Amino acid sequence: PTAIRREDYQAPDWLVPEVELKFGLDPARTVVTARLTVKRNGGHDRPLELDGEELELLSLKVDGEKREARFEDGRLVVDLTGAAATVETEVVIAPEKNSQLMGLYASGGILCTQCEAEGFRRITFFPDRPDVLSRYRVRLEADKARFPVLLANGNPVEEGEAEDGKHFALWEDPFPKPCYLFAIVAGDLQCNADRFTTMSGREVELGIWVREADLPKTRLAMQALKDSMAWDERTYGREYDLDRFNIVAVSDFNFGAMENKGLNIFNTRYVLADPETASDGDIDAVAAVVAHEYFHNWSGNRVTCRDWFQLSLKEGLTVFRDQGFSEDMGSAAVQRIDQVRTLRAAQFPEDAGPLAHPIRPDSYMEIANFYTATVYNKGAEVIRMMRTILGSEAYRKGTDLYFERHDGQAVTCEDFVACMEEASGADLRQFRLWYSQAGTPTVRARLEQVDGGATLHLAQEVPPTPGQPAKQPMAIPLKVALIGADSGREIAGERLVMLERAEQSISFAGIDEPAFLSINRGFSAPVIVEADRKPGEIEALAAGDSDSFARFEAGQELMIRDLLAAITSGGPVATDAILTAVGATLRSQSLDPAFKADAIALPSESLLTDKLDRADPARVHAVREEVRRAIGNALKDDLSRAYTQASAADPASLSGADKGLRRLRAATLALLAAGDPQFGAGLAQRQYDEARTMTERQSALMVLAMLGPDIAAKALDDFYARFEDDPLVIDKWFAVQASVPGEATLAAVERLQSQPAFTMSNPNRLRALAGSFAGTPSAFHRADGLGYDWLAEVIVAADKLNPQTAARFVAPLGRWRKIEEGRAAKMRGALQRILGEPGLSKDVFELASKSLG
Ligand code: HT7
Ligand code: ZN
Repeated sequence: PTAIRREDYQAPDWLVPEVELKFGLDPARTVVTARLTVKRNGGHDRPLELDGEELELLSLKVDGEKREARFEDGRLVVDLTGAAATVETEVVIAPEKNSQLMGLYASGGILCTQCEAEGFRRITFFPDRPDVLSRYRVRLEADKARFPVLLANGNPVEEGEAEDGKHFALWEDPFPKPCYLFAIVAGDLQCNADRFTTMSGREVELGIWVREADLPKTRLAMQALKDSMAWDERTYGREYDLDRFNIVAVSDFNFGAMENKGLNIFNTRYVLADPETASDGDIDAVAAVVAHEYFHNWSGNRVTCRDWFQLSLKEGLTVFRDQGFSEDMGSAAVQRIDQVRTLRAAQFPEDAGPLAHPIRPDSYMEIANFYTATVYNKGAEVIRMMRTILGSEAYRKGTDLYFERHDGQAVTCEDFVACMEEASGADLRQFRLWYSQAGTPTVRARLEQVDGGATLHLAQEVPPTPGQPAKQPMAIPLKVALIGADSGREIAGERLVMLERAEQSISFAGIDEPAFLSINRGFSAPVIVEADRKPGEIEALAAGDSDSFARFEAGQELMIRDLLAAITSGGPVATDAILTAVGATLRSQSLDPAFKADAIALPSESLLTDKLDRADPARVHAVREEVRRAIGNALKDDLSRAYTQASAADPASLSGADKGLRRLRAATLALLAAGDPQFGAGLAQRQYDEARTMTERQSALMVLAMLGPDIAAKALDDFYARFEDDPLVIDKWFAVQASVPGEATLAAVERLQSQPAFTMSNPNRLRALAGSFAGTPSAFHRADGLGYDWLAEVIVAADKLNPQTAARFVAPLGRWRKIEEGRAAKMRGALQRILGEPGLSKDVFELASKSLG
């Protein structure tokens, strides 16, 4: 496979202003008739080239005349002489055989589509690129009994009966859109219907379409949708634009959801939720994904991407918008901690590994591989930094200008930044490096104090990444404050420091007491801070930094310091500072429970591994467990008290306060069980038996599973029997067992793989098993390398069905540079075996070859 390069972009030779599509829907044999009005774009004499994949062409006509088809490099080439033409094709596709879940496919009796990024070419011949925008008119015809509901983008215009028990529906979307936003659905679906009145007084019909039995589980998603619509009006001045907004849930889906214009299609996982079957985390994710897809209506649909290198233009901005929504709907401080946790768990390793790429990549083999934490989450951090630098008001002026100027266009990241500059007057020339340079910058910080003043010495370094050996200094916005070592108060209030050079010093006047440094408050920049700390400084900040995020960070820094010292020295952990910090957090009268839960959680094994040079995963696990045990033992009374208090959470309530209590209850239960397994087993079993919510049930089940298969057996059996008919809950049953730390998990995973309920063709189920296993370091990194072999086999088998989903499991094998050489060699061996497979997809090939490189 060859690489596609950003610098090779060329405007399309032909535009397609109008598209008429007719679908004769049948799972085995669907006939798609397309009538494209094409217009020559510019003065050239090149033919029209149409992408197509796995299409059986029945006929081709140009301006009503039959034509012989000519193919070059897999594309249908149509010679045209004039400035415009009508091109008609008729093709056959087989949705029920489509296991890739791209294009038109069948999921549990529902026919649905997924076109982003390049799925439309699997439906009909078309210039499948985001800068070709068309108006669509779509006629769907299908058997009425099997497919009573027929949906497409836009507004419904006509419906009626057809021959042989069939019926039809005609839909029109007045907004020109790229083909990746095209969608249709046909199935036996029921609707949770509601309405929303927009700020200008227009009535919008809302529908969430699911299988009848799932209707009661759509209430939370509907509320999230209405909240999102109101929030986008309030916060960004953006109003919805069609008469209808439909969401459909399907159980086979490669990703979370898809923002098709007026017809979002969701993985059931991000629609169906109630407190008995979904945890608080799942419920929050439903709201965030509903919001994310809805927000795309402006950031993505009305203003779209010129080419796929600009993906972060819509994804980074939309993640930032959904983060803002979640912050406003819940606790902003806790949300920020969660966002940074996600970034560190998913994006920092990407930036530090063989697959590192800038948020606007320069080349790709398979674009589906670039729906990454870098493009999404680091992309969102880049937008957040711009807001921090410009201020909220100028940022809003910038987005207003962007949406107004580029409405109906396919644009670039550069166009977005230019709007920000123009609206604010700021100079973002250096800031643009965040779009082009990969790698997480490290900022070294040292606070020097001499009579009456303080100087903050900063230095930055951006590490080399594949294809980018040398880097320029970035523009890094750091929120900084100084905290009095004696008073504990802010003696220099928070200020924004712009670090723009490799080294820079900043002075603070009037500092007449010893000061501690609170830096990168609120995580104002996605960087790694390495600060020279004075004795007692980090402990003091963990106990009382006035910025709650910085306080959380200080606690983490303290834990990381002591854990890493023990891991590298080979000796026992000095737990005193950790025990003092965790004890104080548990006993605090002022901290809220959700924050407490975050603050007492130890940094993950993956995060510790990332900070080490060639780690031994078994040693990392052993040391972390030693500390969990020490906390559980030494702080048993504090933990028990907190656990009991947290048990007062109202199971019927989804308020931030009750969710926070449940979070603290789960965190304290896990530590109590680590300290005293017998006591913990009893407590967890009781919590499981008395659980009224999935949050309580799932956290108890996880603790039992960690205590051993015999202890967990009864609850696991009960869980399966209780939720047998609920696939999303059975995913949890798989995930819990595949997430148990330790080398014995592989055997359990192999047993689970041969369970009748396991299937590789459902991405959620595969992720529940393989994703959970590969995400559990002490299980995956067995010294004998069998964990790697198992994953490699899964990747190869899954690749034959669904390359996009298979490719998602390659990255864990690519982290070999972080792991001690014995295991690392086995990881490389597994990658080599994957690459030796004949007929590998370009999705898996790209990631496996880059991972070895
Ligand atoms: N924009 C959507 C991306 C997406 C996707 C990408 C590749 C393969 C399948 C996919 N399904 C959805 C999701 C989003 O960011 O909202
Ligand atoms: Zn998105």
